[in-house]
Amino acid sequence: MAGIKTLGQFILEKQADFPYAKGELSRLLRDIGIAAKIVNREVNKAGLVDILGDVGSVNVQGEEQKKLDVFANTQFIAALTCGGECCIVGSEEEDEFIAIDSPVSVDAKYIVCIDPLDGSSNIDCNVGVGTVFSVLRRKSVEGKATLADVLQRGTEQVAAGYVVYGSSTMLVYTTGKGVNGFTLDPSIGEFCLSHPDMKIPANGKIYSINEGNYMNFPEGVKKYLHYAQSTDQATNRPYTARYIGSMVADIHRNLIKGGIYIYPTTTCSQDGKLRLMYECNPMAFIVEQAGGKASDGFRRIVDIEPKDLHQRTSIYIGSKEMVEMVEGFLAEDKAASGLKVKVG
Ligand code: P6P
Repeated sequence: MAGIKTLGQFILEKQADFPYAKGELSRLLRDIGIAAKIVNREVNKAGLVDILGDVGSVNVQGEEQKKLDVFANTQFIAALTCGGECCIVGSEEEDEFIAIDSPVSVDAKYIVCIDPLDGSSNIDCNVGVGTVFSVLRRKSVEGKATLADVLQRGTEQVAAGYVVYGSSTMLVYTTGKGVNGFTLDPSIGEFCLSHPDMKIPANGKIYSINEGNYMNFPEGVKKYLHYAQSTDQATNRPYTARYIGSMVADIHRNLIKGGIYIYPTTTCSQDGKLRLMYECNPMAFIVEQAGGKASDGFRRIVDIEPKDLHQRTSIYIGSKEMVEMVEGFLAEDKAASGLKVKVG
């Protein structure tokens, strides 16, 4: 074990950074890591067992639930229930939040918002998928935690992370003191520190967006894409398009190589497609901690005041200079459309 630092060892070591920590958050992160290993086992053998395909039900998002969606959801809720540190789970797969009511969770003070398996439409064709989680501390001090405890801005997150089930399985998380990545070593069944203190390059040449929606994009996004696709050696253009339909995998690649992931509003998704509480907020916390930027085109994602557990938002996330570039085009477009209204 010389030189190997497991997730559990790392969490305990970093617990010392929080003088008042009593180990609850450490145990919560451990519980999430356990569920991630169980989900990984099923994702990795999908195709060999009857875990592919649709369940035949639709979730609150109106999306076909895959067997693995339901399996992952069940595993994370079970792990958080047994762990005793979580009082509420808000899941993409559950219409309402789940109040954890178990003898071991009586004093639980953490809330976990989670997308148990993001990008699950890719599972049946063996493309990378992911889990995203956000950890909040309940604000109420007595009685049962309520939705008001869940609907907190992203700036209130105490931890956030994702698991990417790809060519290898990685867990990446932050507690507000930097970002660290752990790769699962199946031979010992442990996540081992492989990417300490992750930082996203300030600039990059990868952009991730579903250009099939081009005709419905805001003008500022169209102008940014024209900029990205124009030739200019001094600024490394044209950029490269990389989009695999799994936000976690796209953002993870961009975190390592530099790049931007964009899911803007479109006529079909007037508020954007990605969910604020369990996709955008956690990814924004991680990317900002790694030195990047995450906005809805005009304001920080983590400043958005949530009104609903399944609220959606547009998202522009990744290398700081790339996000600022597209925000510039959006601001120009907004000013121009404002002028049109005035002149009109
Ligand atoms: P589209 C997966 O459903 C997801 O939430 C993200 O992981 C992914 O980037 C996006 O939606 C794909 O959506 O509309 O491009 O198929």
